[in-house]
Amino acid sequence: MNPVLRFRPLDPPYCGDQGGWWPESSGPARLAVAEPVPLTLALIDGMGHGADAERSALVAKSYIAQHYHEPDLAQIIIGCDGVLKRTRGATMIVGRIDYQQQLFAFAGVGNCSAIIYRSDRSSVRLVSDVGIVGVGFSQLLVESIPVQPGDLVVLHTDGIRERMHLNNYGSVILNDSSRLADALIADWGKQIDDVAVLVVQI
Ligand SMILES: [Mn+2]
Repeated sequence: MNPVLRFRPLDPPYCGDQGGWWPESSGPARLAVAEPVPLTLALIDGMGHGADAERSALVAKSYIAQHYHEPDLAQIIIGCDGVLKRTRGATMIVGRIDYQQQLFAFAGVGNCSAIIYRSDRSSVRLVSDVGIVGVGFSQLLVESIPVQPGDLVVLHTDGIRERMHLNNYGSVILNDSSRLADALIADWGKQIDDVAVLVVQI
């Protein structure tokens, strides 16, 4: 299914949370191919909020857009660390869905989170490493977990409350990524920070 990315900026028009997926071609064109290519996802939270936070997040997003082919997700974040040195820095998650291997690989630094929510309603929360990209981090682990068609990958910034869970949503919303992303922001978004959610159903 196509990824859905939703934002709720604290200081419009600026949004310190940014994200995307690559390759950007999506929908029937991407899914019609016999073996869909891996999809690289990113969610970035520029430190603070407002124009400077947005600038940091966009610098990272642009780096990822140019380097999403890199096989090692840790190298993508290390590359972002280099280009973010002159900015406030950012926290981020970079993930990759490998449809052929049925794996989700994940690397994160700081307070962005990822949850895999399965069709049997079990969930796995993936933990980011400590630090700020552009300022410093001590370790960077790439974790890889099995996924199946129907599973949801949900990435969110710390504008979403940490205790967020999907157990109370019915199957209609869980199978409609746009409605789910809107509901997560409405139900779990903080009023004191930018909020961003990226939802992909595998
Ligand atoms: Mn934030």
